[in-house]
Amino acid sequence: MDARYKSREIERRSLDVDGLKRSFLEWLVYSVGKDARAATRRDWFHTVALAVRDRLVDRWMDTTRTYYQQDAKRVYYLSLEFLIGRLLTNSLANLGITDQCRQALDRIGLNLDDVVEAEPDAALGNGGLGRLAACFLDSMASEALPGYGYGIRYEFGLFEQRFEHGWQVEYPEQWLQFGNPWEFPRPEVLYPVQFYGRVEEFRDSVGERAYRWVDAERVLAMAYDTPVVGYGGDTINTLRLWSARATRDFNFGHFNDGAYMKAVEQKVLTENLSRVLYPNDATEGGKELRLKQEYFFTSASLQDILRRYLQHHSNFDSLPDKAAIQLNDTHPAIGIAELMRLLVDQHGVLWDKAWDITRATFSYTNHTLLPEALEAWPVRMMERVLPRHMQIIYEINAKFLNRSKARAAGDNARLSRLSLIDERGDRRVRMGNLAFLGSHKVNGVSALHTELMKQTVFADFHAEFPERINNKTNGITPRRWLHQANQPLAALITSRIGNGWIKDLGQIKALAEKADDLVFREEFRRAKRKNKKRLAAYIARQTGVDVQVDSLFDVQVKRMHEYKRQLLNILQAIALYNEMRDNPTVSWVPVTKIFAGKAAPSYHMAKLIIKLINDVAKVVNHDPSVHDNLKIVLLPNYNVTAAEIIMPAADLSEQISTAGMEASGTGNMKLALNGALTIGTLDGANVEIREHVGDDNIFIFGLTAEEVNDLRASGGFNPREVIASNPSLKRALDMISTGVFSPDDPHRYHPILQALTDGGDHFLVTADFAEYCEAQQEAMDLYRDQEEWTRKAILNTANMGWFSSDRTIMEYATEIWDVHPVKPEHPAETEG
Ligand code: CJB
Repeated sequence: MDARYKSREIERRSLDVDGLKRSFLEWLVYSVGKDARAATRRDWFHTVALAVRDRLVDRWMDTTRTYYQQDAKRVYYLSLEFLIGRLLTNSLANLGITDQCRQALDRIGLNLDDVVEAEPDAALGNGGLGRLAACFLDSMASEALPGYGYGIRYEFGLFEQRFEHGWQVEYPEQWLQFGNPWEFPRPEVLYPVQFYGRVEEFRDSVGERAYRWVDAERVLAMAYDTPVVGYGGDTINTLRLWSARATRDFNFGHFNDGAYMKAVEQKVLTENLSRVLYPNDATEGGKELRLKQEYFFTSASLQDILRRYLQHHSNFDSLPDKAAIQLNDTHPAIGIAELMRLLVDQHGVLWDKAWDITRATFSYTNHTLLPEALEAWPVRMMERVLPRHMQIIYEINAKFLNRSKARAAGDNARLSRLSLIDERGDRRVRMGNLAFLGSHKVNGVSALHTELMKQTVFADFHAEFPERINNKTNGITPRRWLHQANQPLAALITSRIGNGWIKDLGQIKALAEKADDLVFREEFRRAKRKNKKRLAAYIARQTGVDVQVDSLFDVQVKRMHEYKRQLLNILQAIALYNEMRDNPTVSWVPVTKIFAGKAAPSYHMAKLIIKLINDVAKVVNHDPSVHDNLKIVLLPNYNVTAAEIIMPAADLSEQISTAGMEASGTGNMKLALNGALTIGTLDGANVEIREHVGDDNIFIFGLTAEEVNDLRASGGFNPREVIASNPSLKRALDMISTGVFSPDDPHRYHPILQALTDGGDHFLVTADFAEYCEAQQEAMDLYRDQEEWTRKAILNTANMGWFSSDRTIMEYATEIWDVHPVKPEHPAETEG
């Protein structure tokens, strides 16, 4: 081999400062095509990303090859969303070369932190569900599990949120505008995906009735692969995202007719399939394009999974021993009908056998009980878009209903609830029922949510299949959410207990005994203060508001949703504001209320709540009579990168959903791990957080899920009475209704007031208000005693080990997937 080439080969792998520096300079010129004097920050980001990417490719290939050679059982995580965020810091940290990279850049006169800022967020998700998928990718790679993510390579990720006159305005998020250095396009990995057309019946070679899907429109799915670096860099898995491409023959037809422009138009329309992420969180859109997106990525993924399987096998008998497919919510649930179609129609497998294989291969995670989020596609749309799948669904349904216990008992009401088809009104396919029936395991995402699944949406299915529902409480990756995002605290922890916690978060428990150590508490506070300073600077940059670093940072960051009750929080802020103005001589604990979160563009109530927070903030922040004791900020464009700044800096974590409505929450875990105390209802994973951190170290208030249920069922709840009997609530609402916060439009908030009164206050904001205010008071009182507060904060961090997504993923691996760790073989490194 040419000596220069050979030396470059070695260079590509070198992890020391000199090697990195030489790579950077070479990449800048030969790949980015810039001279060091002309290079922008973005050029340097691309340079560094490409050089870092070099250092993981060998191990990535080793990982893939090892899985292939061992014919290991793989798990395929099918998700319409992967909310990844930035990858540079993550790759550096997981490869263990952050310091070397920092020094190498330093020698070129650059700062790593600046370079990192040039990376756009990969915002291919809405919120919790998408971020969970990203944490799971990290954990699968870190646990050496052969795991693949499959999804869509949206050209436009989640919209960028800006505030104009306090209102949310959405702008397109063009994350791919300047190219994506992390992805490898695979133009040769292409699968056809069909839509529309009709089904033809025919007799197969042995005279059996068979079906084929004809006259359909065809789109191609093209793969883009992104390496997923596990902690330590040993295992590097793959995230494969599909992009829509028009087929060539499709275009040529028009071209020959001379209708060139029409052909091009068609091509653009076809490729719209992977253009944009639907911005609805926990509400189904019901739009045909969404159904097509779901089928598009699911079909391509299944074809890819079968191709990989067939490299080692000649029939499908052992598919369930080699592939576990996890459905992240019902979005990919059409995959159940698609696998049946591929097995029966394309590979000639008999129906019953195909059904056994399908059920043994799939499992399904439910992420919400909200009725508006349960996908149900109109039968008429499904018949048109996916005619063969509709037939298959009917067939699955008929066979199931025929055999069900409900039928045996003659219970028709139950039978119709079990049906895959909702026959009320315009007929719909219930995707949750399909996912349940086609899976061997169905899980909820917190203990409470799983119980409620058994009692509510899936009560009938649970009676039919009592073994199927199981719980897998969510988790978060400690790499991104503590090691990378909170360096001051991570360094402090490592200085005391070593760095084993990064990989095995249970070890963090050893900090508990340090809670009584005065010196440690001082250092813990110092780390928190550093993070708060960073957040204060960020707030000033983003909103122009100056906040006191030593005030209580009270944080509610999550999607804007009525059930999450940002409204409860802002009402309490108004009440506190009034108290401060009424009692100017009291020495108040200074409070900074920090909100962030996007609303779905069509969710008017959530957008109105955003405007209310901004309006209240404007009045409060400019009122000299509260002496800076209260500040309210709503940070724009909440995303993973913003979360990385906010989570480490929080003192108080707001987890105040109406009990029974938040399936789990994961922000609650990030905040507690970073030493925030939770103020929350007994909802989702808050229940388990309380069990772990201890009742004394969390502020729990409000109705329980059971009480909420009873109150709603009794029909006796009267919000007007509650308001009338609570002067501080009444005053806050009166201020809103008389235009104190909206003098330009005093009636602006009528819909909110209406919902809280005549509307019956479905989310029970008024019902929980008094107890919430008491819990807030308790938090403020405790905050005066900084030693005691810090002690509890340390106990929160120390007791959050169980909430690592490594624990969650290993539970999935052993209890659902039967997938085992596989250590990659690295021949290149042992060859010498
Ligand atoms: N969730 O983010 C979403 N989108 C949905 O459409 C449905 C649920 C959230 O999933 C998270 C991960 O399981 C949960 O922690 C959260 O409670 C839930 O709202």
